Amino acid sequence: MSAPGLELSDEALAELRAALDPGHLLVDRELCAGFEHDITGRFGGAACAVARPADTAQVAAVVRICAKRAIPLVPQGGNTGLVGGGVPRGGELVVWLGRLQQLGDVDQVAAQVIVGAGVTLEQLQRHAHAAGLDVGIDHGARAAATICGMAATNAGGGLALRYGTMRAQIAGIEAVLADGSILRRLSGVLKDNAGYDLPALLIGSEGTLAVITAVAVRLVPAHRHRVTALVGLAGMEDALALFATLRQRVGSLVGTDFFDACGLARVRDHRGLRAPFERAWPVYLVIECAADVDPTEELAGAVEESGIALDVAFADDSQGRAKLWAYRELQNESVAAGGVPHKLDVSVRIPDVPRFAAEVRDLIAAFDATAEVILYGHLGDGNVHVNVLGPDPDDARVDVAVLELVARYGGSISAEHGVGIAKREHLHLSRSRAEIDAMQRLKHALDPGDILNPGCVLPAGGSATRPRQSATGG
Ligand code: 2HG
Ligand code: ZN
Repeated sequence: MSAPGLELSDEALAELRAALDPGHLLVDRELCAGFEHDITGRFGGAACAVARPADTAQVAAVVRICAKRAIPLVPQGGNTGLVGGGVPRGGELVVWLGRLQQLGDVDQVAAQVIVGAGVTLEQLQRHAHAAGLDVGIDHGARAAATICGMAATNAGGGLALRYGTMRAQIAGIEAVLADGSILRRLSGVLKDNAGYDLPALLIGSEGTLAVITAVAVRLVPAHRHRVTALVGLAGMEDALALFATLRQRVGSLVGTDFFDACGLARVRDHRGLRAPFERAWPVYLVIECAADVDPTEELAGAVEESGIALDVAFADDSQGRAKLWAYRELQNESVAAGGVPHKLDVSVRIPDVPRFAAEVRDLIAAFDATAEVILYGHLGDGNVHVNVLGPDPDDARVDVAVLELVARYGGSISAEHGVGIAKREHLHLSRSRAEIDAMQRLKHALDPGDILNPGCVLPAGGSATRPRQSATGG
């Protein structure tokens, strides 16, 4: 039975059923439920149904039906998004892309591979490793996050310092446009300036301009040696100073993530992990190096000579490295175990991170002295994940205060998770009126019926059919 008020007409149901493999249009409330809410518990709503296409042709057929019948749709992959862009708000058709499992042969010469929308990051990493190569992107949600969801949000992660965000990993895209036509640019040709760069436009468009069905991914060399260090530090200023030394001295550096004492306590509590060191320190930096010659000496020498590290542990085997990374990668999950947090993925200039972190803490303490502020992120990208537990998750004042602070720093209110539903009304803090108007005109041109992930990314009121002036310029 469908949710009351959200029923599709019998004709729409019949058309959608005919477009999909038998049993792959879900209308049963219990079956739909697993697709209706995000992992934070903060976003979601009832879907009118869930379509599970098997391939690009079926995605195109579903989109054509939606366009003809004005049915709004939300593309969904691994549902690991954190800004509400991959779940229905109420009444949309969820188009689940998990069955698009194409995993092409690795082109060793070009170092590229074509992958379908539903392939997870972990599957791709295994596939690349088997071919002696690696993926230039990684993050804690690798087991569930899909490559096309990561393309749709221009995901980042810990390796962006070395290899850039998802956009830099992509050599081509296949996508279904709002009228059901298929845009295919998967040749993988790197120098290709024949007209506008449509794949680049679709990356990071969060399902509002097209449904991405496949991606040609660029692969990177699989280095013979990887070393991870966990360093205890007196504060963020020291973390920044250590980062500056590493950047200058350690050519094998691929990532520098940080977390704080609150976050470590939460992870240990949640997973029953032992403390990494005998003493607790205010801030921790996880450093990752990769090279063909063992980088341990280079890294250890730089850490020691910096004179800043209060404690340090190294690991060069995969189990030991995973243990050190666990303290960082389990932050998200451990915070979620403590309640529904205010979660703000932002970035500022790298040298501003310590001052910004301190100001965020002061700002939130002034608002609610009992609030718990957990900061972690990717120091080498200036990317801070501000997590706040305590204040009512629906009290937008916390989010607004943090995002306005980001704007005062000239940073970005959306670093690597996307704008989604969570931040669309704050877009003007990072983008000018001219930019938002141009985005709205693009949306209108490519999706005049506003069926593709409506309400995501762009501020409400300025629907795709009526480009509007945003409230404030930036
Ligand atoms: C991470 O770096 C993810 O762990 C999640 O981007 C960030 O939990 C978050 O706020
Ligand atoms: Zn992150």
